[in-house]
Amino acid sequence: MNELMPAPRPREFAYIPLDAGWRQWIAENRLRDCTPQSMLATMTNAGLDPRECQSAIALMEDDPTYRAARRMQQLHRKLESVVGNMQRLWESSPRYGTVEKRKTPSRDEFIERYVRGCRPVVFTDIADDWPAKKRWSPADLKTRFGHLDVEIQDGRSNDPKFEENKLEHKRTVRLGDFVDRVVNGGPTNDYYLTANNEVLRRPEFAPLLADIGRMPPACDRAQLSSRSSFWFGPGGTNTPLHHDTIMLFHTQVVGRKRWRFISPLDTPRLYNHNNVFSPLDLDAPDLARYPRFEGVRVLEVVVEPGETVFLPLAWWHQVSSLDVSLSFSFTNLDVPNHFTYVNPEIRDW
Ligand SMILES: O=C(O)CCC(=O)C(=O)O
Repeated sequence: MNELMPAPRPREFAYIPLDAGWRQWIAENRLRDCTPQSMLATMTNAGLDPRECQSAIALMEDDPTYRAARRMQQLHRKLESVVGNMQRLWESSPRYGTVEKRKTPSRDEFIERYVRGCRPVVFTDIADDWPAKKRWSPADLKTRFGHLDVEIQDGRSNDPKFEENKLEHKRTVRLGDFVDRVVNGGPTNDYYLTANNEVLRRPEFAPLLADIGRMPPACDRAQLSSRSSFWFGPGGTNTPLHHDTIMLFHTQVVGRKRWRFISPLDTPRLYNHNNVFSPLDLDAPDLARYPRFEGVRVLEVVVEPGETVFLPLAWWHQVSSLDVSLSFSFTNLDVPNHFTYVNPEIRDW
């Protein structure tokens, strides 16, 4: 079991004081079932007085606040075991590991099988008649909208938490210049015009919406302009592992994207300590730091141009673009699609 906060080496000859921060450290690590021996070793190594630490660790077991936390933890662990058992049941299906690709079903089948059944799926034919499919390209974007300013995310490569810090990466650029950068810059995650850009709320971009044809079942066309987003970026973008708070469709118009999904029932194994984010990177999961991730099933599908992925409620996803990509996402389902989450804010975990 990993411990929190590896501590700095001490100054020579002076013991570090065992302050409130260290007492909280003891409580948190005991709650994570670290052994008193390993905690003592870490604290001593950090320069604290071994005798003082041993006594503080022993006293913690009878501390009333700590005992209250242990009781709350039992309730938490019960809930985790319930969702863990449900997940095992889901995984026992031989079809669990595959994200289905198929033609669009009827409304009833869609709602029962994918919305209420909570399964990701790719519909292959929804965009068949979309003018966007024939028209959209980086060059077309430049010709029609190149003179307009848009908001992008920039300077992401040097910030491991670029998505959580997205407000710091907001830049306004001329779309024509951005098209050139994307087309000529090669694969990179450094810049990306993401859903945050809000271009579809602007009348100048209404022609993009006019390029959207048939909707999937259970969508309210009247709400399309207020509940849709436009995405444009180079190959190599990576949207880190997170869950959304609503269900959505995402149609790949140009280029391919790789979608990886993890069941919401695996949330307890994803270290979701901040908002809707997991610190796990599915390209390089750090099992030493995040051991509970071991064995979590990841579903994967490459969404091709013209295909539409349905993201069911609360499924975790990490998305990377394999090519220069233009895509369109929409949340205008006509079934209830507003859910509240109690999100943690334990940023210094
Ligand atoms: O396409 C992407 O890069 C990310 C899509 C996504 O995560 C979303 O729509 O929630």
